[in-house]
Amino acid sequence: IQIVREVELALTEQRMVPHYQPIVSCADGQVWAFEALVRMQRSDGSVVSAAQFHEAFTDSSVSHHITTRMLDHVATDIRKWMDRGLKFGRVGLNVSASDFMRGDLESRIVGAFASRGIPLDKLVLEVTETVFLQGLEDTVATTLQRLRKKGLAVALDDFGTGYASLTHLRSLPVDIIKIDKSFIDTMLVDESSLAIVELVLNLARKLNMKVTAEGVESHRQAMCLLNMGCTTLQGYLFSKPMDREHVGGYLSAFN
Ligand code: G
Ligand code: G
Ligand code: MN
Ligand code: NA
Repeated sequence: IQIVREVELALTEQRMVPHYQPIVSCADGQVWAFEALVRMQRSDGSVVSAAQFHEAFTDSSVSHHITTRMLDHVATDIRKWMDRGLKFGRVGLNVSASDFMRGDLESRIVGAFASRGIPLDKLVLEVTETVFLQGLEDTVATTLQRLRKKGLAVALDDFGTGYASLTHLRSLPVDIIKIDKSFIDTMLVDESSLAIVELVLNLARKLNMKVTAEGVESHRQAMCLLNMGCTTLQGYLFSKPMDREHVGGYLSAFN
């Protein structure tokens, strides 16, 4: 069975679920947010990560359906965690280009949160530069601008890997830059990676943006990033993405 068809089937059978990876604040060591990452559950109990079905995000109908399910899961989980008094911070939701094409992303997000009484400042929308490849700049900018006025934060994901990154920082309302894992992986052994990380941190400071370093796996990377003024860290050093049942336990062990 072809992977995109398998995802479609999993969607109708409610087998597409979020896993959550913590993002930790450098200032106080507290959990600043959890990024929601979609996973497909197979009937044999195994879990398939998004990297293995990335084709699904280029099919606009399947991608739209994934976002619908993830938005619903995320809003449900946030409501539950709020009711339990968990200090989870915010939740990051990944969206793709096709989510902006229909022109209803704002109302879908506002609807999912308002119906559960959740303020929009609990949500971080993670966008990659691929949302600009389709001539959607104006739609994307307008949608994000309107959502930001309601309290939502915008993160530019995989920063440094796309084309014309700097242009997008000027035209897009961005609160957080997420430095791609490939730079963090090599920053301690490759001087140009380190220089690029430092440059992004300085740029973000001038533009009043926060920076999340992705793929932090070692203490040395974390210390180096901390010393250069990075705002938040994400990676296996803190935790792999976990299923929703483990978030409460993670937070109590953390504090
Ligand atoms: O979790 P994993 O390493 O498999 O993620 C692979 C890629 O899939 C990541 O780049 C991530 O941005 C993307 N991704 C993960 N979850 C979602 C999601 O819910 N929606 C979208 N659009 N992309 C996602
Ligand atoms: O593109 P995006 O940034 O959304 O992708 C995030 C993905 O990267 C997550 O799904 C997660 O599986 C993976 N990831 C997060 N932290 C680490 C890490 O420390 N090491 C590795 N190898 N992968 C990571
Ligand atoms: Mn992401
Ligand atoms: Na990323």
